[in-house]
Amino acid sequence: MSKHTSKNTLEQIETTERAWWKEAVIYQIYPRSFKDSNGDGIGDLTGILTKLDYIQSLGVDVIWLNPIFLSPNDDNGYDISDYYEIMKEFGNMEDFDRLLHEIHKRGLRLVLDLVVNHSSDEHPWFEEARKSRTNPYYTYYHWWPAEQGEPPLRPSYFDEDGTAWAYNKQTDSYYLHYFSRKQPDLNWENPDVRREIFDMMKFWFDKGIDGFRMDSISLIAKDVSFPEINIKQFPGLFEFYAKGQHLHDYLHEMNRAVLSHYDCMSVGEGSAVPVEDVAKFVDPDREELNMLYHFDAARIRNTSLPDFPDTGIDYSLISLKKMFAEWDKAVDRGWPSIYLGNHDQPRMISRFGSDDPRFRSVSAKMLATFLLTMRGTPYWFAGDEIGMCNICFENIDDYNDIDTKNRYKRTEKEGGDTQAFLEEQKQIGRDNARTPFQWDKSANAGFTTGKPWIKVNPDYQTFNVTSEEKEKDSILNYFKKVIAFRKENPNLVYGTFTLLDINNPRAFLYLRESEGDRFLVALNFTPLVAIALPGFLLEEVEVVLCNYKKPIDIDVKDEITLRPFEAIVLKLRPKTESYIDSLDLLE
Ligand code: TEU
Ligand code: CA
Repeated sequence: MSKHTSKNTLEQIETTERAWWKEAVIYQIYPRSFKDSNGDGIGDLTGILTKLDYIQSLGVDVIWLNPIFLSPNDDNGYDISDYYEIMKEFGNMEDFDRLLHEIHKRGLRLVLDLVVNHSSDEHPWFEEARKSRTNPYYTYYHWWPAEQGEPPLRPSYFDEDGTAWAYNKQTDSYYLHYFSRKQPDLNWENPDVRREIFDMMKFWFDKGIDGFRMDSISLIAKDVSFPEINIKQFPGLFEFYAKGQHLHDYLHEMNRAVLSHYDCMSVGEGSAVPVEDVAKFVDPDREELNMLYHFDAARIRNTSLPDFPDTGIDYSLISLKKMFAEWDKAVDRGWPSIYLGNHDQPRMISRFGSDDPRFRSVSAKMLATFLLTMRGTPYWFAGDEIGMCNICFENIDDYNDIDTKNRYKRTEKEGGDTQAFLEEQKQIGRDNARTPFQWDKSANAGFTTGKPWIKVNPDYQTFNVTSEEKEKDSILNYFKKVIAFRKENPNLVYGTFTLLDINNPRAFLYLRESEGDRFLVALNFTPLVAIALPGFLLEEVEVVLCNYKKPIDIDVKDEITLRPFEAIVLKLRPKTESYIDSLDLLE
């Protein structure tokens, strides 16, 4: 349980406690796939501009754009060759300025992606660096001189041979790349590199942007003596990457040099960060970042799939609930971020809800209820509000993603089962989340008049904005309703979070409490009926949200019956001061 106290109205909440980024809903856009304005099949900044009214109509507050900077697109913009230029396919600086202006005009804010663990190998810094060991830019990157023999084991996330070292002939040394060979890691140990990055951040803040999502930020610091990784301590190897000795010195330095001078938000991508380390990033006293997001929901879902077909039970849900409660507690002094999917993960409905036509819509609404009633800033991935699901490509040629393609090559090289690999990618492949946004029933879902850079999901005839705007009970309209509800109830932002009925393998049940209101959220994560047990008698309740047409009859009861993927939010009017004091809670 969080010790975070809160009040009922915004006025009562201490001004020191309040922050616009805590009250905001973040809407993440993958620009390549959102809206194409010129028919080249690639989404662009002007495309986003033409859809700002739609975004505003949702009730979201902040737009986060995946990288929009100049890039040869080895990894769709996560390989930047000029941090001060806009990616050619997306437009130019004028388009950007116009977009930012129009965003602010609507009272929305803009967060950009900061990709500084690595640059592109086509960045002028690297083009210089790779020329000779005496080049002034050589020390902007990490190298292992060939005369010292084979470099120590460093795994790569993307490399088709699995190694994070690539040989460069001109310097007779290997450069380090945690991601693809075209993404050499920047040397943060070099103060000149840090200065360049901080200057670049100021450039964008001075233009007026409202924050950064920081890519792979947990991986930036390296032990440049490059010791052998202790496999006992770091069996997954990658966990070692998020333990760089000076990591928190650099983040503190960035905060003092840049972030603290602006009214901005910062959220780090916590690759390989375990729950016990999160406070180091987000404890306000440490002056580093505002928020950090983690990968534990994805990890749990992938390692222990639900047992629906056999038992109708989802035991992984218990781990999932405990994990969310644990992270909530771990960031008690900071601020949590809540999400279930993004451009690196499959569609959240496919992963946590159900693609089955009987349950797709109701599970999408249930997940929306979850994300918008948890404690923490919700990160909403564009398309989830209309129920977009995995496309599940059959063929490797349908994929664009370097992650999928290189893993496929590696499986082939190692004589592995490529068919099994493709089956797995249908469930977890990143391109599932990158198919074009579905605007209407016209060709290519109204995304482009040309040939889309990646296939459109054929289900767009049913799941698209135009149809759902008209349909009263659509996922889209439900999403808007829950956002509005969150806005009306600051308790849902600042109230405490308490997990109930922890070992229930079908229902996710929790309280959001402040001095006045108490909300009980009951969610069924399975396609079967679930009985949720709050542990106290439900008296004088009001159903304030429900994803079914008619809420079930909840009178004086001590249990809540939930239909498949049902979501119910109850407002409790307790007779006694606090129910929870008398409850047997987590600890
Ligand atoms: O992802 C970093 C990361 O932690 C990877 O493990 C990522 O989750 C990958 O999808 C695993 O399959 C960030 C970006 O979000 C991602 O899109 C980039 O490809 C990557 O960094 C490199 O910049
Ligand atoms: Ca375009």
